[in-house]
Amino acid sequence: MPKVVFKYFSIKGLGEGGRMLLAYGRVEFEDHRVTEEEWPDLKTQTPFGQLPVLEIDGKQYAQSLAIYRYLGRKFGLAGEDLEEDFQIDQVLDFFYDIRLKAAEVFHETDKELQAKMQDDLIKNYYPIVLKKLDDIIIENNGHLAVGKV
Ligand SMILES: N[C@@H](CCC(=O)N[C@@H](CS)C(=O)NCC(=O)O)C(=O)O
Repeated sequence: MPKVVFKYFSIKGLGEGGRMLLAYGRVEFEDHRVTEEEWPDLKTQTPFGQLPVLEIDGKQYAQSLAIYRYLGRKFGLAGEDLEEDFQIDQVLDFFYDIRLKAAEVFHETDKELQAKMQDDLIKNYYPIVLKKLDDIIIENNGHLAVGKV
């Protein structure tokens, strides 16, 4: 059995999707929660200086969406053809857009500006994009794409 290690910080963030996919695929893996202390050294050993990183028998796989696609294909969650792959990819990229907006607010250090940005997202952005995701889920029988993802 290959040795599988999933490295990410101890938050959901960009890591939880990978952890969930590994669990879905019933893969026994080490859920390595990287601490602030170990990160500076580890950072220099990762492909892009960022996490998450999936390691399979020492081979590193980086970039969260690439990891999701890779594991999705491995565990039968990919599309049946190019068109279905596209349906999945467009929702995944849309989700990533939403996540980037949230991350921008999270990383803002000016507390007053941060509160304004958050307020703006709550009033003018989240209702629209979350409604869009809801509509997609309804159209897809409770899934985000092609009736299975
Ligand atoms: N495009 C990358 C972004 C990864 C990323 O931004 N990772 C953050 C945590 S969410 C990170 O490693 N931050 C620490 C650092 O850059 O030193 C992906 O999707 O994997």
